Amino acid sequence: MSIYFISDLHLTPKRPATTELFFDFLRNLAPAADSVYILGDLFEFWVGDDADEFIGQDGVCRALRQLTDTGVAGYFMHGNRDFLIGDGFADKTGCQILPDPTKITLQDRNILLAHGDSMCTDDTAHQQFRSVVYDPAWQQEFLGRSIAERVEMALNARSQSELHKSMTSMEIMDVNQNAVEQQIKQHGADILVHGHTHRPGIHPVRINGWEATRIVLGDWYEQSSMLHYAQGRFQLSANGIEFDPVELPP
Ligand code: LP5
Ligand code: MN
Repeated sequence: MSIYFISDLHLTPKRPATTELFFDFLRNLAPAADSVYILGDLFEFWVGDDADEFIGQDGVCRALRQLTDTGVAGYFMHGNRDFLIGDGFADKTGCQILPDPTKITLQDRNILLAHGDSMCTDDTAHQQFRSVVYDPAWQQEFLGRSIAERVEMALNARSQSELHKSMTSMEIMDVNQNAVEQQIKQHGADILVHGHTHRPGIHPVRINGWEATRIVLGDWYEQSSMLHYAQGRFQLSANGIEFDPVELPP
């Protein structure tokens, strides 16, 4: 079993080098895998499945379809940039959309997958944003607007987000340890894999004698980042660093 987990590519025509890194990944590494999990923020922003061409991402959708057509299972989980990805994207790319969080099982061990931002509970402005824009009624209203208007609103939200981040401490914007522990306990997870914070790393989590591991994926701004699973072992690479492998408990 060979699986890749990636997130936070933030693909945009403004950073063509990152799109090339993704195409390299899809051409060279992904075809030999059984499955690829994209854990959110594949795109810089997404304003509806009818707008992929308008935002210059139809080529990425076709590249994903080429991969899934070869029999590699593609999975996509929403990030806070591309929570509007829907069935149109799934049909176009052949990727299955997963809820956040999703539990998978490898060698009888529970692996919990999440984008990560739902555990950033200290960032109340972000949680407020989520509670508005993840509401189906809000999404339906938004998707009823013209593509140009949606893009304008997305760019405006992006500017507000950059402003918010410039005034907020890194600690507040990281995951909250209680939220992490609560998720691990609730799902009986041995491994929690998430992205979003762009702080790749491997963190032991000990809860009343239970030993779990939190693996944080890296972004793709400068280099490709990924977590590879094979034969009971997870290998994280991010920002050119190969982390020590994490073994699944026997
Ligand atoms: O994304 P990033 O890394 O910059 O920061 C995130 C949090 N910000 C967000 C906002 C997204 O970046 C916006 C992307 C929009 C995609 C297109 C969707 C359709 C358009 C929606 C139009 C409203 O998620 C940021 C966190 C940071 O991670 C670290 O965890 O701090 O949180 C914020 O910035 C909170 C702000 O309050 C967000 C303000 C956004 C603007 C709100 C506009 C009005 C929304 C309600 C509309 C009725
Ligand atoms: Mn994110």
